Amino acid sequence: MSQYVDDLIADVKATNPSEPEFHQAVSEVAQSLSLVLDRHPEYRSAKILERIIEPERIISFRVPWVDEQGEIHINRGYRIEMNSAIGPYKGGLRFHPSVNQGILKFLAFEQVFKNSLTTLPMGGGKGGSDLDPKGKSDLKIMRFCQAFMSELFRHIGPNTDVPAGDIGVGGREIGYLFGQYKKLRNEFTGILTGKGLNWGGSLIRPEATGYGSVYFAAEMLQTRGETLEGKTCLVSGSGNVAQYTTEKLIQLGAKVVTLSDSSGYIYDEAGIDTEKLEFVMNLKNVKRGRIKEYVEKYPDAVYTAIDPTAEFNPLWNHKAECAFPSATQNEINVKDAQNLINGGVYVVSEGANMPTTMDGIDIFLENKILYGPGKAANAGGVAVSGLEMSQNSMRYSWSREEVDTKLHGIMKDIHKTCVDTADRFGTPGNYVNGANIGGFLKVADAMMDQGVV
Ligand code: NDP
Ligand code: 2IT
Repeated sequence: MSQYVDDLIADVKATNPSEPEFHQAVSEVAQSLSLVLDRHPEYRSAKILERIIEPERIISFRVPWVDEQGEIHINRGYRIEMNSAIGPYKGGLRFHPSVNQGILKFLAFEQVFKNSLTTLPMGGGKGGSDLDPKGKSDLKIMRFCQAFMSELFRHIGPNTDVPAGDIGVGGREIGYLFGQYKKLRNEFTGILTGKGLNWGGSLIRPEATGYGSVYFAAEMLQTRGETLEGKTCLVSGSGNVAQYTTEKLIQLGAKVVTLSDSSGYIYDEAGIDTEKLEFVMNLKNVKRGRIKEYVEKYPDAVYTAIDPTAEFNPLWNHKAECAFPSATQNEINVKDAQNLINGGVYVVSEGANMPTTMDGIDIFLENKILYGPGKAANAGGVAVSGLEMSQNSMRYSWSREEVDTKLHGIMKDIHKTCVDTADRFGTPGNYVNGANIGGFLKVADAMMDQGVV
């Protein structure tokens, strides 16, 4: 690694204390970019990378709200407007007790490169709150969303910043947020994506991240003349991304044997079929229950509690060919990565954002497996968000087939960009370098064109 990159990372750590996930995301990208910065001194003298790692704007605000018992709650809300060189800020909102400024800065930073890879005109942003939505009534969630939007509305707009869902923010939350925005502004506009189908949402948006991650895995396998048919797959999470990853894998003839939530995971050796997946979707999206209940319905499956402080996660310690981490950041550590390799996994497609630690990534790269990093593999979600924005601007809706075809084409293009870029910079097969450099170049060139702003 060059001295320049070493110094830059040291400076990021010194000036952004207590933000380990942000340091991690920047370090990974900066290491890839050292290849570009050596060849392109003009980016270095224009301080492009130094500018990209500094958010254009951080909004942090109080979210006071009153529950149905009259009790007052105070949460913290954020929106990180990271980079607008190639389009309005775009990225999800996360509601989870672990949310803080550092987590959202890592997510917003990743989003800049991911959105650039989609080929659509979207800058990068991310936001959310430390609210814990677990076990809260619909009324509590509605009151919270209304309070959150009562501040956020003044900072966003269809040509400024367009939020969407992420962990803890799905169709229900987007509905409440949209309703409050419309009331405050007296405007019906494409201000959020992931909207309901009869009020401006796009077909395939709920499916897009999971389907996209599977399309990306299929592209990676095709480079070795293989398909997903008959492959055994480990999927983590049981939310939006995990559910539609599983659906597409079933459609393509693969066998999914695991799903999880933050309490534990299920292992179903026979495979999760369409009927079992329907049960999971109802359990998670309607009943808002726990994955443990799967084994009450399907007693041949095994439930194991996950201890987050344990040395490794047993979910990643089963025999399989493919892994689709689709829960959260750093869910695969170095030991998990080694267990995956030992268990026969040679395809990893990241539905979650930054699910693998830096030393875990090194294991994947050393073993030359097909490793698709999140900013490439999970870009299908934001890509269809971009298509939702286009449809809103045209006041028109494309059919399911049209959107799915566009999504599939975008995932193929992202895969090609990764492969071609990795080749061009002398690291064939390295999708990490391919995604980081491929995403960077378009943003960097736009910033060069637009001057020091
Ligand atoms: P959901 O809220 O729908 O589901 C999240 C799932 O991950 C749940 O099963 C949840 O379990 C589990 N999970 C969350 N936090 C943790 C944790 N700390 N440890 C273990 N498990 C956890 O979110 P999504 O499916 O939308 O998001 C999953 C991942 O995909 C995230 O990394 C997100 O950033 C990423 N992503 C999402 C996109 C989208 O379009 N939604 C697009 C691109 C990436 P529990 O219920 O117990 O909390
Ligand atoms: O991480 C992500 O790409 C998302 N949560 C989706 C963002 C979006 O704007 O659809």
